[in-house]
Amino acid sequence: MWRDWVPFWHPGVSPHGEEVDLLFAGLLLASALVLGLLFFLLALFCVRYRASNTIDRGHRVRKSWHWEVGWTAASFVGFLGLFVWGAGIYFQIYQTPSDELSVFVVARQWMWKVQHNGGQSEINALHIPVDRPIRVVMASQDVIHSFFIPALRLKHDVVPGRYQDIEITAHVPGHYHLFCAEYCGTEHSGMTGEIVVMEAADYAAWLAQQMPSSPLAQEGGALFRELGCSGCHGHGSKVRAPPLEGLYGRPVPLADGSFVTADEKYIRDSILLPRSQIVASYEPVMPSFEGKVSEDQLLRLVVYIKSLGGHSS
Ligand code: HEC
Ligand SMILES: [Cu+2]
Repeated sequence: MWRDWVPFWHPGVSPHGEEVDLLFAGLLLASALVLGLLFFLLALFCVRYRASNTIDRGHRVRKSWHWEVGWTAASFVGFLGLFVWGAGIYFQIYQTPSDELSVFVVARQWMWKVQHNGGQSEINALHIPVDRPIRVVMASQDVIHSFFIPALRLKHDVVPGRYQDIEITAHVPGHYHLFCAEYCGTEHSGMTGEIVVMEAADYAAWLAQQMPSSPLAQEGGALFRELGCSGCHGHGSKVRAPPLEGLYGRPVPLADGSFVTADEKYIRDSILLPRSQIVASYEPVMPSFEGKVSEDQLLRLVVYIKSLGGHSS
């Protein structure tokens, strides 16, 4: 492999790692070619038009359109090619994640908090099984952070006010760096962590050994009653509110005639900004819970609603 010849090069361990490396090498090569050409012309003109050389310096009146059009078209095609190449890889990396196994990551100044569905939580560390696509649902509690795992050739901003989800897969067990790649305050440089990729059996043992307090869905259920959601959404309530059983993954008809798929983002928005998307044939009476629930509570509510049955997990 060509990469074995490059010193200090750590091969990526994700499915797209190789392609990202190739693209990087391609960009480097294209830049080197352009730079080489520039320096070659610079040197050439320095010699050719030096003061002592009696070459014709008469200003030509007519311009050569062939050169003009030629180099413009060539660089256009060249850079468009790079764009198409990069875009292909981009779509491959940020495809819609499969919903096999998901974890929640809440970023805040200056740490990463990870929540597993079983209730296990960890700070500045993320344990995942090897060779399995993991869906990471991320939220920020304060400012913009960026979730960056160099070994997986993967980076994604974590913007406050919405969920972002990406899929990560690692082919080789081991410990890998996790960085925040968006300047987020004085201790930004300390906002690091590690991704621990484990064999399936080790991962199962690790999960069991963490002694979770209780599964997220169960805590979400308790919150659901505490916050008074069940007063409207529960059975036998006096307010007419849509039942949440089987909501997850289903298309929801909205009052304006359109449909949305009920994913984590939709459920989140339904809780924080109920007025933004009103379910068809219901009155907009649900109060906003913006500022009343923390990110940690919110994700428990979302997991609870997911657990009420749906099309996938
Ligand atoms: C005052 C009654 C009331 C309370 C309290 C209430 N809701 Fe609602 N909720 C509604 C109504 C009515 C709708 C449908 C209209 C709309 O979309 O705003 C709704 C819609 C929703 C939806 C979208 C449902 C769908 O079918 O698409 C979700 C999710 C939801 N609520 C979750 C919650 C959660 C979680 C809480 C507690 C934190 C809560 N609600 C508290 C009345 C309420
Ligand atoms: Cu940060």
